[in-house]
Amino acid sequence: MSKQLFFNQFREILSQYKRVVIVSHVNPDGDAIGSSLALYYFLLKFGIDAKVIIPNDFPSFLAWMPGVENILIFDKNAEKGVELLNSADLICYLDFNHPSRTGLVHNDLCHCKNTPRVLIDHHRDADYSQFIAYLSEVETSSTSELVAELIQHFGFDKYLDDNIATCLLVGIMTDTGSFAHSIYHPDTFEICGKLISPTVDYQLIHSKIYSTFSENRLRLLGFCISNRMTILDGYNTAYIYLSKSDLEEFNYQVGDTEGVVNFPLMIDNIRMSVLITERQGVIRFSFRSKGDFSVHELAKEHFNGGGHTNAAGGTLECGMEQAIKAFLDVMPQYKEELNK
Ligand SMILES: [Mn+2]
Repeated sequence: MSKQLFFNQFREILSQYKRVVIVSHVNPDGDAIGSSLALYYFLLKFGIDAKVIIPNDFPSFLAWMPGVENILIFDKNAEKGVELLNSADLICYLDFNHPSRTGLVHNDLCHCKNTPRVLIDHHRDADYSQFIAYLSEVETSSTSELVAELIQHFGFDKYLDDNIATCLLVGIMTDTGSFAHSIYHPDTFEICGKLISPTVDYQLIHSKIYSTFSENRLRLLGFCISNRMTILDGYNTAYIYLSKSDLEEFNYQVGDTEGVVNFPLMIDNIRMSVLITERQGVIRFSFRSKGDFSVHELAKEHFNGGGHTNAAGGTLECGMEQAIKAFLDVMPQYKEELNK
């Protein structure tokens, strides 16, 4: 579906549906929250009763964002969440494209499978058959940039306000690592230029996102790099692992490992970086790469995950030792590609 067609369909959607639930993915990041809240504020302007549901809590560095108090966190209030889903006449998927990415919400999403769905997302391998309309652009920085384009189509002069602009900037800023990666065309900068204004201060937003570490979080980062980073000679790869007890030692809070995986890529010859963390009963993998090495393919093939060419995630249900072994075992398959 072309952008133009989506925008046209969205105009009809705005007049047709009255109770819209926006759902985003588990472990929501800046783009998930930013795009969801921006769309939420936009829908309110059309008299639509909009709600945002996320499967679990967002990291504390996003707690200052406008509108977060209106988000329903499903694992804290499932009863209300189910009620909202069941009474919705439209469900929007934002920043993910497969229902399995919605954690605890997944089952209840399946229960209301007859409710029409809309997709706005920039991840790969979407199954479009389940959506009445979709905007799915892999070569776009973020879902927030897509929502910005949608609102721009209807007219920034009419619909853009400080809350929407702030949410969209947070999403684009965080998904591009402060405009360091995942930028495929100049539109990203152009649209951000339009979001910034005398009352929407880019530097202030940046510092609210990036300069809010707790002492523990910064010490955990130092520990990761000094004590837990291994460079795989001959693979241009580095990995960091964090056990449950490591996380406990630094009084881990949601979001504390955000961005840790990017640091090894600062080393000149490192092309892939991996963060392996132990969470409730599962091992989570976070993959990053530089250049054209696709961590999406690797995550999809071996770690029940996927994502983007340069950023992907996955999980294994096993212990830490087994997880590291599983990772080291697949590395030889990629040796040649990593040395290109
Ligand atoms: Mn995103």
